[in-house]
Amino acid sequence: MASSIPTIGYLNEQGELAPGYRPTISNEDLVRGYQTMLLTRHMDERMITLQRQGTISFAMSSLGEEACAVASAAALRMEDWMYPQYREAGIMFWRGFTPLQYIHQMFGDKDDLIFGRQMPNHFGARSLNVVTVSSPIATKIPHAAGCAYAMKMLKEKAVTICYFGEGATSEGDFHAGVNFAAVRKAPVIFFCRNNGYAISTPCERQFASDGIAVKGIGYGSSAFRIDGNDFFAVYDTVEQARRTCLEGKGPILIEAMTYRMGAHSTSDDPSLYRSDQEVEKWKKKCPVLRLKRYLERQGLWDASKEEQWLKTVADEISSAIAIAKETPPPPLNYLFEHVYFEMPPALKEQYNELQRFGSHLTRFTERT
Ligand SMILES: Cc1ncc(C[n+]2csc(CCOP(=O)(O)OP(=O)(O)O)c2C)c(N)n1
Ligand SMILES: [Mg+2]
Repeated sequence: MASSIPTIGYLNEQGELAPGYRPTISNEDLVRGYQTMLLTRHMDERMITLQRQGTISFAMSSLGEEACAVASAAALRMEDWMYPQYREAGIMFWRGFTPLQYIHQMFGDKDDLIFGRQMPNHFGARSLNVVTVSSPIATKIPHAAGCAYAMKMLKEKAVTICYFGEGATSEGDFHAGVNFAAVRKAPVIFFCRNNGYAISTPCERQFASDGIAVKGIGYGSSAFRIDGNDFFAVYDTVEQARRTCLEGKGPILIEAMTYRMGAHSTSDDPSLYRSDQEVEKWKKKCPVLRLKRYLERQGLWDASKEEQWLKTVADEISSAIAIAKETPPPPLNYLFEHVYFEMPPALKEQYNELQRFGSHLTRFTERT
């Protein structure tokens, strides 16, 4: 159907800015943003390889969508709360999560901040104001709206951002969350990555509306559609959205147009439901390549810096993998702890039962 909402964009595929556009982000942050996108991409590749080798159980990548996470994180402040889906590894690295912390989470070992209680790619860190990813899609949208409303009541000078895919907008939680936030004018940015697919379901088989932005408008939220592969468009729109939220005029829904270049996860084979030509077309819009071309034109980046950075990243990931391989799993009793203040009787019974098999199960966990 014809699109009525325009797509905001400033950077073309050759890395040139639209005439008259002046970047608002500093050169320093731009270079750091580019480095963070490269780190994310390289990390994803390595984790998929580890899954294929049978070392970890599962992996998901943000290939082709790196600018959505990294540029939005760059536009926010540490005091802003984040509710990621699972393609937002870039926000973690931008906020200072180390490759080693990330890899401990992918392994679910004893040094994983959440002790292996979540699937791989379900990261989070209290110290970074990032709420842990959870698998059920869209459940974080009402939580984020509530978090933002609480911030408003407490008069905090901060906002909440909630990331999700276009598939998540088919869940009731999306509608409840956006409606609540709009009614309460909660300072929340709903950041929707419209990457064309919800696993194998393409957009046209999921909704008949003009994309996602109109769904926000329908609930009385402001909404923008942007080129999600344009670092400048993502940065500027989120930065502006933050200011609008702090003026009490939130929420804002951002529909970032992008494309899931890789498989949904290591359990998926996209060649079964989409063409190579479609993927080729999107390759030209790569957010990493576009920013690299811009930086090179500005003299901020070159081949030797690229080589050096890739080596730094590769070395750091390799040594983190080596450490994670030597790290034991979390203690077995953690299966039962840290959830209830006092263990309920039924759980206690299971716990006691497990103790009888404890040594056997620990060996099993170590092997896998
Ligand atoms: C409530 C719920 N239903 C179904 C699933 C299975 N599932 C996992 S990811 C996914 C697709 C989500 O698509 P989208 O929101 O567009 O995000 P993307 O993977 O494209 O980034 C589905 C259906 C789930 N995790 N939770
Ligand atoms: Mg999607």
